[in-house]
Amino acid sequence: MENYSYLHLGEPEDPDRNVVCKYRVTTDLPMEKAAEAIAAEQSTGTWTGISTLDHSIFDDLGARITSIEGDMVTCEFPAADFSIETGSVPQILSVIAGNLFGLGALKAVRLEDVTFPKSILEQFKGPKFGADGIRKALHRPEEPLVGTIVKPKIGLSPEKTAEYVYEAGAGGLTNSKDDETLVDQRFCPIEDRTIRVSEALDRLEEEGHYMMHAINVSTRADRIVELAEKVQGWGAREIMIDVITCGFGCLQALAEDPSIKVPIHVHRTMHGAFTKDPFHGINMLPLTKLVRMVGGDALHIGTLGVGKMAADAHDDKNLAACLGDELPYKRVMPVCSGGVYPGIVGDIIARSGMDVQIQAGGGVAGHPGGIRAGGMAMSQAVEAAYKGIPAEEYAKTHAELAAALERWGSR
Ligand code: CAP
Ligand code: MG
Repeated sequence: MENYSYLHLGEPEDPDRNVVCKYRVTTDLPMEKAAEAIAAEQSTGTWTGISTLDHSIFDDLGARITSIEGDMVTCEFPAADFSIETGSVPQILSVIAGNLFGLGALKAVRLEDVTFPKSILEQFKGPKFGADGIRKALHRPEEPLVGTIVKPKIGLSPEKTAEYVYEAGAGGLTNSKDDETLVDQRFCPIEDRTIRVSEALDRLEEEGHYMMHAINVSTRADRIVELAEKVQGWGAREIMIDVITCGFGCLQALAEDPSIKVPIHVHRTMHGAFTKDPFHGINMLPLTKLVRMVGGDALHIGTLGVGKMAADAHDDKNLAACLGDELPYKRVMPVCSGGVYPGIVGDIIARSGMDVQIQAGGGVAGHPGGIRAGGMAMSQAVEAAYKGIPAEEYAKTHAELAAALERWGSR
């Protein structure tokens, strides 16, 4: 049985032809052996030599280990390893993030980054609206967007949800959303909720304030487009999808369907199962790139080291993946959310810059003055950051912000 070597150390990376992956590898084996195990398993090999593999297959489709630097391995997959159909993230993930996580040769392995060649990128359409389309709809060309998540995350009736949204908008917020676990439960049927929230948004608009609320349409693949179309028909101005639990295929179906004419807010719940461990799983960065490729308009990227969710050391790279030119698509609005309250808004914006949607659930619903005051406090905190004024200073003339600083402090 012929042996095929996947080691091409020293060969220059070829991002124009290959999908180039960076893996962080922990192993008791020599790193070359561990790296080869990844390349073999994810391309043309298996645990033992096989009689059916020949040089023509190997040379065309075999992955190449082109560099090993410490615990970082670069593995390049020929574009021909990927589906020729128009853009299939499920098949891409089966190659770059599949069996390798279970290989006995590795104690741990983490996909840190991936770059795609033009031949793959051109199979995807990217966002319909993107960050700039959302800004245009909100008539908010420069300032950070500021939003809330209706809390408690489940339990409010459609009426109470609509009341929350109205009060939050009356407090100046530009965005609100369903929480990730709310879709279509008996205590808050999606049709009733969408209609009532839409009425609240229309009332705010008549009063001179335009606001978006994202209705969560996360459901089965065979129903999600139909549900989104219905929600849109009931007046939704934005929809939301839990992309990890629904799958990238669902997001792509929504984003590419011409009947869906509203932005898609992408929540990433369950990502912590594989992003949190610095040595095993998948870094947020590859997921951020894939969300932009398949067409998410706004995406949760964490709170840049501030707030309740564990910080991702590469959050700034996620900002660049959302907003930068590396990917040839419309920009994605980065969403910073999770344990946010007015006292830390300045810190987050200092890290994110102004192209961001900052949102707070508890940080609005927990305000001593109620939802409207909570919305005002978050809006004031964003205004202060936009004007370059410390929150404590701004609070001297903005009572709602002062009350929030009193309640939760600042960093
Ligand atoms: C925030 C939130 C969001 C988190 C998810 C929550 O609520 O609604 O889902 O932002 O984190 O349920 O925790 P709070 P991430 O503002 O009350 O914390 O964006 O990092 O995935
Ligand atoms: Mg939530």
